Amino acid sequence: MPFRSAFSQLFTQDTIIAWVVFGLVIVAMTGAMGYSWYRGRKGMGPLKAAEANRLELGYAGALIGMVVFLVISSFAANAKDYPDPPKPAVTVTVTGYQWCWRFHYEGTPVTSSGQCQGLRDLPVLEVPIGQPVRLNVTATDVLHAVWVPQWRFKLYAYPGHVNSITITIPRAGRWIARCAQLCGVYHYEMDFWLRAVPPATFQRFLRTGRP
Ligand SMILES: [Cu+2]
Repeated sequence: MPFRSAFSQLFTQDTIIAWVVFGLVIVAMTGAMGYSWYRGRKGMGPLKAAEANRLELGYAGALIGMVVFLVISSFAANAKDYPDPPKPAVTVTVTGYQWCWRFHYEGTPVTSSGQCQGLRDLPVLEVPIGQPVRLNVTATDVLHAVWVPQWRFKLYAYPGHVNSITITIPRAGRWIARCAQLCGVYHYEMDFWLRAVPPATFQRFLRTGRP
């Protein structure tokens, strides 16, 4: 299964369900308003029925069914996407701090960072194409979270704790990564690039420390 595609499918499925539910709510609301307007015009007064137990039970049942379905499909996607992670070719410690990111490539002297404010010199997390990369995510001050929307992964960065994920980016490219946890005034500028480059380019980066 291609990297993270289980979560793309899940995202599509959940979005469709959300739109269908939204549509049903709008239809029900408009219908109820229209009907009461109609009754008012005809001088029929409000409906006498104080309870509609069958309807409410049906509604609760449908709701429970929906929740069970969503939970099961999320767990299934998780199981599909997290078999035992492959042995990483590279391990990077990703450290979030107010308000930027730092990347240390384990077993090398290379640590890279940048300026998060102003989008001019964003930090770049370099990874080799097609090789498993383990990210050990942590923080120095408050809670942050690494979020790469395009690849559908998000991981909390806790001070004094390490969260790990093994990612394999299948093609060359550059994707925006954001902090997904409100962490202070410049939270909104806490972005970086995830960039996948050919393994040879990546090795050169490790040797020179320069992208
Ligand atoms: Cu943050």
